[in-house]
Amino acid sequence: MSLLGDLNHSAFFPDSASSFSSDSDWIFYFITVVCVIFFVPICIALFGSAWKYHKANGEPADSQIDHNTTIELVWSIGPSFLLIIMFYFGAQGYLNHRTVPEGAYEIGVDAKMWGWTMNYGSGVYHPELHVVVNESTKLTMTSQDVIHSLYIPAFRVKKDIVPGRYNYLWFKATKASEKATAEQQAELDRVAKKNKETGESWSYDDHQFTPDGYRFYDLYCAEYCGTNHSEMQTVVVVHETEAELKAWIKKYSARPDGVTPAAYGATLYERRGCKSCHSTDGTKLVGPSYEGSFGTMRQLTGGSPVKVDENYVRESILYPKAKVAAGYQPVMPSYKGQLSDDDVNSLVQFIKSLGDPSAAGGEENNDTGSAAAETGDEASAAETAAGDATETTPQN
Ligand code: HEC
Ligand SMILES: [Cu+2]
Repeated sequence: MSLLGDLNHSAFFPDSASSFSSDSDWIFYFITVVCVIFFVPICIALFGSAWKYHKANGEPADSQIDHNTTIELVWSIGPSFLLIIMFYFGAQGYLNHRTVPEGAYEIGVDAKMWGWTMNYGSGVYHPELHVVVNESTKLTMTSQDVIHSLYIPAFRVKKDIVPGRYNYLWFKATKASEKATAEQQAELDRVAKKNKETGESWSYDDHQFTPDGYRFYDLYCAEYCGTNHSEMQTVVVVHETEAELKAWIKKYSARPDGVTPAAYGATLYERRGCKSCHSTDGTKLVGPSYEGSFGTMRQLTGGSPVKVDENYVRESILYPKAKVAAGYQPVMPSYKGQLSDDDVNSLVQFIKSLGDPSAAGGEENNDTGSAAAETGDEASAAETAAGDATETTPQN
């Protein structure tokens, strides 16, 4: 631990909540203090000498002062010990960060412009990162587009996520998240219900709790990755026990009984990041708004118009580059293998529910859902074609 007492509540650092925190803070303080100890006397000597030995204008300068072996040895050898100490602790910390312990709990992380999706296995995805206290957790991270960087200040961990390869990071959280009291939870539930009606998303800042009633640590993207980089944030919840984490995961494992596909689609729209590119109120974001789109004709880049029906929506989710809406860049990531059949169907029903009521004519296609999944080859051929087509300027 530290010479400086309790670093957990210092003005310089966020919460200290992982097994890395105290080592990392200690070396940071050490380097800072050493720098100050050298900087201040050097400045005093510098300005003091300049003042003391200055000569009036026109007076000849003294001849060169010869070297002083004792002083030179002291100021070379002395500080090199300090540098060795810094290197030793720095290298030790680095190696600790890079060596993932055996048997760590594994969670997948998928980064894309501009959101996070954690993969808890068995088809459970969620934007929040949930882990267990005092247990090593390993994140296996991928990026779908550009370089992102996962940064959890309270855990003192940060790692770039480079597209086209896996990047790893591990930590052991040491402080479980506080739970909301029954009273607070009732209030959170009330807000969650209201948000559902108004279509607003959860404000972690306002509530300082997750909708499930956990306090959290912040998780940021620390690599400038485009327009909404500053909003590429999520939260980390630390559970008391693995059983509690498993119960939380189970809660999100599938569409709960009694929830309609369209309602569950609305949840997936929020949870799976569609929201960052598609609005439900007609606003044009990175992608087209869902409002009033279902049942209308969609102009494509380099192709004849198609009707926005179940098959088109399904294909757009699984093979987004097969048919690219005119006026948009082909930047939507594929959700193939990431959404179950029921998930895709729920999203289709959700988008349909927002569609143009007068033009809703897709009814007869209702159960052709899996047909689109078989058009894989066709889709990738079309993908190439679409890729070429975007080289030319899109209409509007
Ligand atoms: C990175 C931004 C981005 C994300 C995230 C994203 N999309 Fe898209 N989406 C787009 C863009 C851009 C287009 C238009 C270009 C195209 O057709 O590929 C599009 C097109 C679509 C279309 C066709 C819409 C139309 O009217 O032509 C559908 C349907 C769709 N997305 C559904 C989804 C769903 C469902 C999700 C979440 C599971 C999602 N998208 C996530 C960017 C995104
Ligand atoms: Cu990013």
